[in-house]
Amino acid sequence: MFKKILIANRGEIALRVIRTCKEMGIKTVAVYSTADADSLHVRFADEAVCIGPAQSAQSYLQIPNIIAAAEITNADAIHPGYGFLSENAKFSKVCEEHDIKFIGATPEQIDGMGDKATAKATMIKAGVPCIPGSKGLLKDLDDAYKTAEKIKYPVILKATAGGGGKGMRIVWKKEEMEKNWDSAKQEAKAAFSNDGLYMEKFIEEPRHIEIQIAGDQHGNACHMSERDCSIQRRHQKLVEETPSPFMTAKLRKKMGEAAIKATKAVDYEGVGTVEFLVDKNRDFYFMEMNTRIQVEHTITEEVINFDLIKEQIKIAAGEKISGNNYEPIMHSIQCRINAEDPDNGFRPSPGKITEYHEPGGHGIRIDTHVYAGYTIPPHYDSMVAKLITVAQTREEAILKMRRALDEYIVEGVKTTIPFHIKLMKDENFNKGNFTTKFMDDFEY
Ligand code: MV4
Repeated sequence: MFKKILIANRGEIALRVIRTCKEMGIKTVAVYSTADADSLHVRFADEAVCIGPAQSAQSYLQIPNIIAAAEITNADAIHPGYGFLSENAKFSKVCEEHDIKFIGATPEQIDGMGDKATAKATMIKAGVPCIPGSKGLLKDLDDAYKTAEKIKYPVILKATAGGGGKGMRIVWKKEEMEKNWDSAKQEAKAAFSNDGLYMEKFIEEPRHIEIQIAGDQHGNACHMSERDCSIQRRHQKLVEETPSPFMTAKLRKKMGEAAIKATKAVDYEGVGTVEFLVDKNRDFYFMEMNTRIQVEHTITEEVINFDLIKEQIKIAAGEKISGNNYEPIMHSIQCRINAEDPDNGFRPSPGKITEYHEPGGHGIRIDTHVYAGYTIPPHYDSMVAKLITVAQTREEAILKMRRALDEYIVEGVKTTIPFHIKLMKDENFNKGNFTTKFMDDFEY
């Protein structure tokens, strides 16, 4: 087992990883930017190293600074958290070259899943259901027209380097193809320096349901059931829950098997997520595979009673997974509490938290790095806390969430708490009647 892990991240996830390390008897090293000198992850780690100024590009994304911090402190592994360098093949490679275990995917796996057209080709070969579309990248505009005639409109153009909606365009009819082709290419080139596009049949009003998986260095793989992440705004998840209200035992078995196929197809080592779109007929299609721990891993932990960060560390250290799949025995919901103003288009609201009181009681979990007097810096993402409830039924988990949101006091900055209160009372949400289009129509 590792003796000392450096956490190459900040905020709640850095704290989350430090906590598990402590429980495992592993020493921890925090890294921080000058803007995060007063952060809890710095205080709770055994050691801390400043790696640069506030801007992420000069601190949390600076590979040489992070490697230097690991070498100075003699860390034998690095946990990247989510975001930042967690799915950076170069960073995974540099860690390998410095004999520091990267607690995450190999450079090959990150590259293979990062290029979406390549990932899709891998999954088709492995027998994972995929959305009908172009065979790999589109050659030119003419190829786009021909492919669209074959699979029929509406279609969607996607940037192969994309994910998260960038470089993505829906094309409803052939008259709209050329302008969408041009703008998708342009956006992809600007964002990723890669303007490769592929095409799929557009699935209308799907659900986003993802399967948590784990694979070890010995060829074993398992799944840990699903999370429904359909409640999103501009590709930012707002609420996640498990089980999905749309799930059936039969569908879970089929999606779980498909996710394991995906895991084995890339000899996946670590914990990861296979994302699917599920249509109204409960047909499901591979969308992307994430080779990192995700923000919403918490709800899976709650319903299967299992520490996913501990599993990540054990897998990285070469331990075997049990190989059994996990079924949810509870219902869990997570509301992402962002320092954003829901009354003003979810505009970021950084600043000092003047008053702070957390809800408590049975079935409540809060993962956060904030406290009364803490100043939320403007340089990073606006998520300040994850409020998670767990109960025996969906209804109880929602009621508990309403109660907890009412108790939650955050003053000095605007937060998304009032939005969540409204959502938890929404009739369609309560009926489990929602798709990825839900937020387009939700009146806050
Ligand atoms: C789609 C789709 C419909 N049909 N692909 C959005 C981000 C990227 N990961 C893929 N996305 C989508 N791909 C086909 N063929 C609809 C979306 C989509 C979406 C997916 C998941 C969650 C929220 C979404 C919001 C808008 C569009």
